[in-house]
Amino acid sequence: MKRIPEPFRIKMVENIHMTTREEREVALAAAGYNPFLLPSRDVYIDLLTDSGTGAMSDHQWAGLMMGDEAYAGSRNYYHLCDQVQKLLGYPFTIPTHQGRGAEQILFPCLIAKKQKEGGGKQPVFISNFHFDTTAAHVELNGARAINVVTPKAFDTKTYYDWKGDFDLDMLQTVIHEHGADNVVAIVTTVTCNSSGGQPISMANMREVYRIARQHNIPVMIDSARFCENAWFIKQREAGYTDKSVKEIVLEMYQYGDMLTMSAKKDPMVNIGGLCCFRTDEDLFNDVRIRCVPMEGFVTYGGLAGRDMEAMAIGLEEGMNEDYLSYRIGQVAYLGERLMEGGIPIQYPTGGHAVFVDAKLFLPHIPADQFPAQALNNALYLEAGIRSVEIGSLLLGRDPDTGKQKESPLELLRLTIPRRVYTNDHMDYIADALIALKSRASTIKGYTFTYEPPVLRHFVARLKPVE
Ligand code: PM9
Repeated sequence: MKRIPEPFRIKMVENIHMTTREEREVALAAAGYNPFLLPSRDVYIDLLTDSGTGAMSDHQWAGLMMGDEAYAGSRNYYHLCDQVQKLLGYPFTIPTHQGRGAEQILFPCLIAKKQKEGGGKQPVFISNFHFDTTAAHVELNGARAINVVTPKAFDTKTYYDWKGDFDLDMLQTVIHEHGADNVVAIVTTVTCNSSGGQPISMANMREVYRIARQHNIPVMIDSARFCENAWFIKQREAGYTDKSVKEIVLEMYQYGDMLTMSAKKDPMVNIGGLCCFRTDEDLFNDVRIRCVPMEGFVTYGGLAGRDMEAMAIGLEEGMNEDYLSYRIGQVAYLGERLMEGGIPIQYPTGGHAVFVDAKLFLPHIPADQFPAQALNNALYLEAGIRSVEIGSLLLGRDPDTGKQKESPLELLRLTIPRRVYTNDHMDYIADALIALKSRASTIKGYTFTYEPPVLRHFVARLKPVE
């Protein structure tokens, strides 16, 4: 891929400051060895997430000034609906405060619809990989979340273009095992965050949709990183090189019936989400009704008018091809530096992050002592860099048996905020991890001092294993 430099100039900066190792040791202990609980002032480079952490453009900031803060019928809502129709092809739009806001109003309605049709007695959702809040909303509504991503995703060392693809045989098997009547929805996550921000091919999306149609199962596209997915399709899939990202996005959304979106990612807003429908106006109306008590009136869904305006603009900016080339090139640059330094990563790098294979980096730490969390803490102590564990700690326990779910991967996600850090920062991150490698065998695992019942990684407290 030809890399282009930043297609923007920097107009405003936010100062960050380095702490001493002693200060970081005190801060991390006070945070219960869980970087989620660190105040951001104690962090030098923050790679916890790409969610809501991007830098908005001058156009988006100007859009904020055009906020129409009417309770009902804000002009920014209509602009947002027009943009969704134009860019994604869906005529029915509900704004929400973020992605999980969309999940919380949609999932109960989807289950109720299935049950009204006579199914859904033992409801399941099937996805290439449910994101953690998505799985949590499935489980909070009494359903099961089943992942059927290609097993190639779990072989981090071997290159494969489409580590976000569904394993289509596994998909069919799970539908037959549970009965199509019990499958409330298939969730196509673009890109597949949990396998490494890895793309799903258009061919796979098309086939998933065909299988779903065959069984009368609706498809929901979990859309947080739809632009990055489209960029990979343009780079890698036969027949798409000469298509624009905009054309590719429009086709992607033909292989879904509805979408949820955390707009805090590709559309680069600090807050915002969407829940939209392609044809099912009845379902749209049911979800709208639920939106009112949960998120806010149907024309603002928990957002200020100004936030909807920034989102309407960001939806289109996120598809800019010069920007996407720079964006995905920056993530690839960090990946290349790490690989040159002998750090095991999910290969190839994905759209929004580099995922370090902590199982390979720290083979002496067993899964129940959370190797990726151990690496996360070591990297913070080394260089003030905060990242995030995507492994056993995040995956949690089986809601039926209470047993730790078996995580196929133990990953440390170095998540790159959009338009925020430079490649000098990438070099600093790579140097810090490479320095840690020589001392890897001295890094210790962790155990709980407090384990929350759901989404435990957010507020868990830990201590090092002696
Ligand atoms: N993703 C992430 O860091 C933010 C929360 S965890 C620090 O990756 C997908 C694929 C996501 C996602 C959030 C959500 C939920 C849904 N689907 O955070 O509620 O990656 O806007 O979106 C995070 P919200």
